[in-house]
Amino acid sequence: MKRALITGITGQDGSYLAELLLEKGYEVHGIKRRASSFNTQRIDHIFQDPHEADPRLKLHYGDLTDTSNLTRLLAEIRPDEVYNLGAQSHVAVSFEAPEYTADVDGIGTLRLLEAIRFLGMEKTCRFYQASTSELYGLVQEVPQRETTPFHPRSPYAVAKLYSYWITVNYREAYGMYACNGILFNHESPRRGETFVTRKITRGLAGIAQGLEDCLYMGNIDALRDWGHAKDYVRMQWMMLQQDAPDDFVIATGKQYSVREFIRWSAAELGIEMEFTGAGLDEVGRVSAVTSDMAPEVKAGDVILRIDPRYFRPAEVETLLGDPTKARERLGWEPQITAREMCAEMVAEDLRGARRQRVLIDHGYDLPHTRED
Ligand code: NDP
Ligand code: GDR
Repeated sequence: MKRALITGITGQDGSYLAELLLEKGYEVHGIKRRASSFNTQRIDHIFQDPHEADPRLKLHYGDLTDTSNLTRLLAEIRPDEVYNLGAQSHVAVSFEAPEYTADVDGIGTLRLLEAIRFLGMEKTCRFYQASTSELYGLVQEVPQRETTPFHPRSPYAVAKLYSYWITVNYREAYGMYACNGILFNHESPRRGETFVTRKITRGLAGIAQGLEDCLYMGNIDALRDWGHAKDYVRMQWMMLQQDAPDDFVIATGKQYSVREFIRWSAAELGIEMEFTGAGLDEVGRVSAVTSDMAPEVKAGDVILRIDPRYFRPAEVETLLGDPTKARERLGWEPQITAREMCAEMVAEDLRGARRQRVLIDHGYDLPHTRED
């Protein structure tokens, strides 16, 4: 039985990857952080009670900032594969916490690689690094491929640039099987609530059910290449099953604006929207409601406004990936379109909003948390 260690197992990708590896018969170890409240919601459905059977999913407390913890866990588990998905992964937050982001997203990768080497596992343990399209930042070529020069635009992207190169360096210096997946944005109903797609689907579903009035957004003209996380974790695993290590762009090759994603999400709820005004005065207004999914919304309502707090000090305006190498070398093709993914996310968030509506209507006044 193969053994894998996943950092960031409690995150979006970690949860889908853990499911996939369990299906494939792996023993899966995951690092979770100590938090003052439960933070395993995304993996609770695959939790295996250690009191009842010999579980194939095992969770360990740890942190990418803690060298001794990582080294001890690697020594105990001796994994065949390490997937380094753990990160402070929010680009906007990285401007607020740049040093922490560098420590976790940059040096954290070095800590893992060095521990693997120190333990003499550099020839037996394969390593996947969660690299990102944010490396391209101010884009030098359209579409972006493996050879496109990098120009990171945030403390997050700069930290990930270090991780990209230290992964390449350990491959070249020590012959490690170490790979970078340069993944473009990928989303799902498990996406963190403050990333743009989930903020939109959750926010509009909440508005439809009368839980909030208005969605406050930043740069809605940003363009992204959005895929589904389920498709992308499959590729993370495939990358570690090849004869030789390599780096791959993972993307759909299609690009849409945030504004378009807003329209799609509204349409899923039977809300037609028009955008009027410009710049900070632009608003999104309801032009028609064509279903009973949004009983609290009527034509003329302003349900979207622009708030400058969501603009970033340096923005990545446009990203579009070229996944040709992944298709030709590994036979990887994304199965789920951005539009289908949007529909799935809205349906899931509408279910949640309806549940919350019922609780409120029966006297349980739970707030609809809205974070930055
Ligand atoms: P999430 O933000 O959903 O998950 C991040 C995970 O990292 C969580 O499990 C989180 O734990 C954990 N984590 C955060 N800080 C630490 C730390 N100090 N030590 C250990 N673990 C930590 O991200 P995604 O699942 O979306 O992304 C997975 C990886 O892929 C990340 O590295 C991200 O930067 C990268 N990436 C993501 C893309 C995307 O579009 N989703 C695209 C390209 C790259 P907790 O749950 O406790 O917060
Ligand atoms: P990104 O994702 O920065 O691309 O990083 P995010 O969804 O946060 O932003 C995408 C684009 O939408 C614009 N935007 C807003 N973003 C947020 N979060 N909130 C808003 O209100 C808002 N309004 C407009 C942003 O400015 C941006 O242009 C994600 C993360 O998962 C990274 O970890 C990963 O590396 C990259 O994708 C690829």
